[in-house]
Amino acid sequence: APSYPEYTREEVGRHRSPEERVWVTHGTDVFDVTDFVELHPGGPDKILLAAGGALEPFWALYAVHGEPHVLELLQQYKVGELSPDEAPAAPDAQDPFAGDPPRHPGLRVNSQKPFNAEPPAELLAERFLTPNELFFTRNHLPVPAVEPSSYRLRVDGPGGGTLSLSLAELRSRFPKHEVTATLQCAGNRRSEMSRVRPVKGLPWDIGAISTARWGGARLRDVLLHAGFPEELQGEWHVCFEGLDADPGGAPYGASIPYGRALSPAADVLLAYEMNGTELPRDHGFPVRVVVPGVVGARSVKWLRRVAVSPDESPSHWQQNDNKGFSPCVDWDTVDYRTAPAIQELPVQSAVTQPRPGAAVPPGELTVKGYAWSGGGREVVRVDVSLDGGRTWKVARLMGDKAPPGRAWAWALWELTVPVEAGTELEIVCKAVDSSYNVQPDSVAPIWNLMGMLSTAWHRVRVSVQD
Ligand code: HEM
Ligand SMILES: Nc1nc2c(c(=O)[nH]1)N[C@H]1C(S)=C(S)[C@@H](COP(=O)(O)O)O[C@H]1N2
Ligand SMILES: [Mo]
Repeated sequence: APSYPEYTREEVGRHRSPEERVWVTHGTDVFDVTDFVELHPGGPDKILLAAGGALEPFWALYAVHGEPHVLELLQQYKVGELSPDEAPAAPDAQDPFAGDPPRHPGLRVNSQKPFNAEPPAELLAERFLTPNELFFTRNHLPVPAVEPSSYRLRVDGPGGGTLSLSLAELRSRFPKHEVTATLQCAGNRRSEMSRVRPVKGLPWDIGAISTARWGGARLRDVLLHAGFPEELQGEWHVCFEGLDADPGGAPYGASIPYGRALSPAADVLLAYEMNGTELPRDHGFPVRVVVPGVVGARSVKWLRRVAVSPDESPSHWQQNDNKGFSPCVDWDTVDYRTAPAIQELPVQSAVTQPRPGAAVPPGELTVKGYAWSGGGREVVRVDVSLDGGRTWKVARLMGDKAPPGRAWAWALWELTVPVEAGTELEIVCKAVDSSYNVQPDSVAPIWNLMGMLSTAWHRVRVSVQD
């Protein structure tokens, strides 16, 4: 058998364009597929999305690659093997992010340290569940390194006592509950808002949203076990703290109302599984909160502590972030206390395919996208226009039917329409949820200084080739 040179993932990751060669991995094998890029039946652009990294998360989106002839074809391009597990990065006093996990180079990175990235928009709606490796990542701080055997979740009980749960206890003492839920960051689509006027925050495109099947203990079961009642009189909040802390020692934190935490219909989880595997480090290993229907910021990762309080979490991210303001509020006048913290998100949708500026072939065009609403409100319709909103068609909705009021996951949609050679199209989509909430038609009236809640009709201009 031929023996192959060994490469690290980082070396493979440097080969991402035909000029630098295009390398990919499958299992532990390394392939130089530069010469195949132009021959790919699915098109060169698609292969380049996976360039420098693993094929598996991308192939999970397109079942054709499961056929044996595809692996056979790939085999002829083999140039090496991955070095047996690379030593984990040594802690580095100079760089608090040195211990962050490896990531797929195909993600669209908005900031490297802390790591913030979204899946390529054109793949976002290809499959109902987002592969873990492509799920958007929103980190404020370095990723904590947690030794699972010494992990403890602290739950402050009602009488001043505390409950301390190991990962094994969380798994064994409480029934495992599974929920398919979409997480969306309040900053999703912020870059469209900053085109109207600059805003503060990461320049997310349409990909700060993803969907997974989460498995874990119900938060409700853990709180009842700790001695809390089904209901509390007055205003109470369940506060979460992460193991990630800023240089001053303040942990990432957020809270949700007590009623949501205790409601069996709200499906709030202390999740230890994501799409059937343990949580990846970027998504909160070993335990995170998942609050379906609520802004992603409340789904605290690397959960270390749960406490019940008459006040919302004192965290910066609860108090001074993830809030909406009027377009008239600027950095000189903003008073965070005047705005409630975002919890349930408004209805949202976006076109994932085609992408802005694309030149599409004449004939039939398939437009694809996602739609989702907060609070478990189901998406009941998506309207699509090809002429900037003058005329509309109704898209076909795909997705699992959820119980009433518990539509936690997005709907994917598509519409196939004839398009004429040489024309310009302005594709627009807008969704309607089960409360008949609709999206605003333009960005300017909902502009806000932090670029939150950017839910205007999504517009994509493309041209049809001659
Ligand atoms: C070197 C890596 C790859 C190889 C060897 C490969 C190979 C192939 C082959 C042989 C087909 C035709 C399958 C058939 O019709 O029997 C195909 C189709 C396709 N591939 Fe790939 N592929 C690669 C990477 C990718 C990646 C990374 C993506 C997505 C990001 C992708 C997306 C597609 C799509 C969309 C099709 C067309 C599927 C259809 O017509 O239904 N491929 N690929
Ligand atoms: N501990 C901790 N939890 C966190 C964050 C964080 O930085 N630290 N980011 C929050 C934000 S703003 C979002 S949108 C979601 C993103 O989850 P994901 O990275 O798994 O997509 O996690 C939330 N939970
Ligand atoms: Mo977020």
